[in-house]
Amino acid sequence: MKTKLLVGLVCAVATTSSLAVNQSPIKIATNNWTSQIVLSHVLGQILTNSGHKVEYVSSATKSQWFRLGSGGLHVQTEVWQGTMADKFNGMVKEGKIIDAGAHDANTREEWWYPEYVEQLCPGLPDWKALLKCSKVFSSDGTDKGLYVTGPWGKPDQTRIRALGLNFRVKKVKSGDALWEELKKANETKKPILMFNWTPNWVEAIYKGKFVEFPDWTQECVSKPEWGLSKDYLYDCGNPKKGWLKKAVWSGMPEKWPCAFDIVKNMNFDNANIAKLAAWVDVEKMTAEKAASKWIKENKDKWEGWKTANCKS
Ligand code: TMO
Repeated sequence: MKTKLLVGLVCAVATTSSLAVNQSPIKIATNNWTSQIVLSHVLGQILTNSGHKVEYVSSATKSQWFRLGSGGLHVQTEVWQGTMADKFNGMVKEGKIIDAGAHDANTREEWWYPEYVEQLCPGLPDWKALLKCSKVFSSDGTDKGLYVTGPWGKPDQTRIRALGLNFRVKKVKSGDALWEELKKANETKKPILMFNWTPNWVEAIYKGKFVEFPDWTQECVSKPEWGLSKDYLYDCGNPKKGWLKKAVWSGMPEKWPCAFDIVKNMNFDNANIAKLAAWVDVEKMTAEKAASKWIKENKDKWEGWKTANCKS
């Protein structure tokens, strides 16, 4: 009796597509800002639904590159041009990771301030206004302004030096820590200059603007002699219409062909990314819950991301 049941069970499993799928877990990197975490869970739930095993591995963006290159991590759902293009392009060129395509979303990552700051520093959002009013952003009684950013590795010190700004940089640990600083400043309308990006939930809650630095060009970040400073790189802003890409470990197409196709086809626009981030940061859903809600409401979309490689 028992044996028969077992045989039946094995046959049932054998007829589903999952048997063809390599069952070692696909390790999805989760970083320290909300939309990336939710998108990772959306992908994870789709991969699980198509017969894969999935693990979420928390990783800082800085340390993820080596792990993605060596197969310790397999997927990154959000690579942002403004903060990660150099590392990403280098590793793609070396063949260590694969460029799995861009989302439709256009991105921008830049110095930003809430709207009430503008009257305290006339001339904003033009960056030159900051040459005169660093003191407005001081937190220690000196003329030196404070710029608050996260752990995503922009060469802000170099930019400050290149543009002759009188600012120092404070790095906090995560997106959440950054929003805590914003909330505190906003309560008393204290001037704050901080890193922000779009798409993000913040734009729906806090009015504000990005600082307009000299336009980003490839020369600005590769030729010191380009631009205002003849000695330093980064005398420009970040790209205003940056890309948002997916990256995978170079061994992924062979090991999990269906999952690789799903990652390639996975595609989010600005509105959906901002919405998913808001579900978590404004409506206080967990990332898992926000992802499963999106999955339920967008079946048509993600079913289309599966390919012939996903059917046995
Ligand atoms: C990578 N980030 C969206 C935090 O700028």
